[in-house]
Amino acid sequence: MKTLIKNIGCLQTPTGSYSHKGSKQGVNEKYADAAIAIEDGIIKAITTEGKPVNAFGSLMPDESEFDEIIDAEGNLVTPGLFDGHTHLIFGGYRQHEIAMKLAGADYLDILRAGGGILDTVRKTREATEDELFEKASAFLDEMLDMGITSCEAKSGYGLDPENELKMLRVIRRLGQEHPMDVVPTFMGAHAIPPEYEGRGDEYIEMCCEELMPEVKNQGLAEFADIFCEDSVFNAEQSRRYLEKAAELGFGLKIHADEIEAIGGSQLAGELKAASAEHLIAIEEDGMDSMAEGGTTAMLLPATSFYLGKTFAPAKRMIEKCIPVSIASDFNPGSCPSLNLQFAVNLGCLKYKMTPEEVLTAVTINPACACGRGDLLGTLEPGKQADLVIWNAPDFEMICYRFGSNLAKHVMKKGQMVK
Ligand code: IZC
Ligand code: ZN
Repeated sequence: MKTLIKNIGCLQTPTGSYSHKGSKQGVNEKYADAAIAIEDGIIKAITTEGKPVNAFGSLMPDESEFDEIIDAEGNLVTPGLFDGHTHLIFGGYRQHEIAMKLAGADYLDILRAGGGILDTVRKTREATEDELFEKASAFLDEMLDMGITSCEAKSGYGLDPENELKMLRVIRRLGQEHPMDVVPTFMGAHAIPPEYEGRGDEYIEMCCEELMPEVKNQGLAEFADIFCEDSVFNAEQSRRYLEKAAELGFGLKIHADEIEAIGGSQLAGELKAASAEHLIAIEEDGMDSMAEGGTTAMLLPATSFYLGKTFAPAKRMIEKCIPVSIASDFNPGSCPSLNLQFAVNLGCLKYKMTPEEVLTAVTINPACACGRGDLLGTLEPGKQADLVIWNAPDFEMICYRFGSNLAKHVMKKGQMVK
């Protein structure tokens, strides 16, 4: 199957298969009057004004050689967006927490009172595998419609072997049956389950000795993640868990410095974690450690918005040569929105990142932090044809118009899905 996308007013993309940091974070190619030739889901050639975009690119074949021709009508085309941090699988919702929030309770107050994550754990344990699959599959449909063509998804609402494995099987099945690429992360250490109340060390021990090896045996996850936070897991427990994960061959992720800086970002850098998540409260030494370890900052601005917190110091991280990614953090507690376009707006308006830095943060950087940089995250010959034709002439428009879905057409693996 050969497809030509022609009449692209502006094709904007980062290039390469590695994480972009420092000044490179803000470098995108912009090709005017561009066309993309695709064969069997892979980009074969890109031209601008009729010429190949690099010395290795081949010339565009004649239009008659294509099975399908798509007219981009002068609009902007970018790589499909990559949401590098979601808690996609969950039972129920937590809209009743709005009343508690309005009465002054904050996120950790609700969790300490046995609600929050633990409320979602109860509902996720009650749900069948099919119910969880159907619900998450509808979320993935919604994401594709918004131009998100790949995502990461975490377990972490089972918190016992039976239910964690159930969640991970749902994630695997989504990856197999849905067009979206879904990267699976084991997050058994998301909270201390009620059966282990007051016994966090024993729960971590069970995760390390029983659950994580079983996840590995069944090949159900590529990454392991832990919530390193005041009143949840401390830095010592996080070290135990992540060192075991590294020994078993998982890539490492850590929810760090979301509310309190208790050593998570330092640990991330020291263990050369693929990414550290949130980082709202990060301090200079945490940033130094991450820069040293090559750890990506997976920033979640819609969570700052929803929790009424400050915004992570993204520009300082770019200055310090930490690769920055922006993700949704879609989850029923601290960010009930999967709208990565809104996170793009916040990246620009609240983090003060340039549109080019933001595009890098929602494409190649999360692709690399999720182990997919070779195939995804840029538009270049040899990469998978995952792209968005926007209802916009340039990416500045996407950073500026908030609240509307500006994805006009979405292509996944060479197939138009919108
Ligand atoms: O369900 O509250 N922060 N984990 C860490 C979450 C938010 C998800 C939740
Ligand atoms: Zn999260």
